[in-house]
Amino acid sequence: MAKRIFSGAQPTGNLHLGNYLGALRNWVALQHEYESFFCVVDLHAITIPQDPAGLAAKTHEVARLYLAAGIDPAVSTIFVQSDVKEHAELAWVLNCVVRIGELERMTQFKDKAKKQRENVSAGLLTYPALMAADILLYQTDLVPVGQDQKQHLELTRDLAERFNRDFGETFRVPNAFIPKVGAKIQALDDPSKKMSKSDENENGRISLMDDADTIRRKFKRAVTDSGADVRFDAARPAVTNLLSIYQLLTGQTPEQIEAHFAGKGYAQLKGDLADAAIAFLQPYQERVRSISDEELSRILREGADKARAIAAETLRQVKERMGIVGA
Ligand code: AQP
Repeated sequence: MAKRIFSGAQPTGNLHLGNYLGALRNWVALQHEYESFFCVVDLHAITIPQDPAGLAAKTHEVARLYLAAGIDPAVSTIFVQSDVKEHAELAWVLNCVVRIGELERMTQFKDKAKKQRENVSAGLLTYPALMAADILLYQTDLVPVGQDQKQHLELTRDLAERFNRDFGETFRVPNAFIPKVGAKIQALDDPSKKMSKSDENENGRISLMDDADTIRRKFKRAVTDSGADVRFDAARPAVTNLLSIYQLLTGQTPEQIEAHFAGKGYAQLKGDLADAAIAFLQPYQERVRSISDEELSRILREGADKARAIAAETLRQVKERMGIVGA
């Protein structure tokens, strides 16, 4: 069987450069080597409150962003999670395999629960069981994600191994693919936090649909470190973060970049970075706008049909092994 990859993004807001550089660009690169499944994970999105009309619109926008990034529906399967009911059904099964203690240890749960205060849904806690279901349904080999998803991936591996041990060999145990550069793009307003689409401060992220003026303004306001020279330095996380974004957008090596900025200051870095981001994002946004509603619906319908056939077979095996046979 061909090696498979699975990954997804939540339609929880505007996808940003962190999502693109940490995840989407790697999906595009890997899709020709692997049988690929890319999902818009709308059921994950409702683990925190969503405005219904906004969620529906964002679900389609995220699928458009996949296509415009270069995910090719001729070789990759693109679909919306809620169109394949097997995700929710396997998630329930895995909810009965995972331990509460494991879920409570997840740092994403702890961080997001703090923001929700007393309104934390049970779904936010069990989010990793749904993510494990997404991945395991497709007998996935590799999951290209950013650094923030590493802990969830480790739990997915544990659940697959536990199920295989208790009920017989059923799931492939997946590996994470985390890029060396770009796995954790930090927020522009605070380099100790990751760039996040649900952070209330818009200025911390460059959204993939931001216009040129907004991009320039956000980079201009980006926090920098003390010192003046522009070079990669772990002790200066804000400038190193900006340089990493520049490296990924331009494809230049760190040596070339440091030579380019030698003797120049932060203002030049921010200006050049804005130029690079605009040069990348303007044609990207044109591609997003060129995808018609009809084309998008067709791609998502066909993707869901293809995904469902594979997911149904995995779920059938799971239920048979557990003795869930119905009437
Ligand atoms: N800052 C980031 N740097 C690199 N990669 C990132 N990813 C997210 N943030 C960064 C990766 O993007 C993919 C899709 O993310 P997601 O939709 O699952 O959301 P998330 O990981 O919870 O992070 P976000 O985008 O900040 O969303 P919110 O604010 O809603 O939590 C994943 O592969 C992720 O690792």
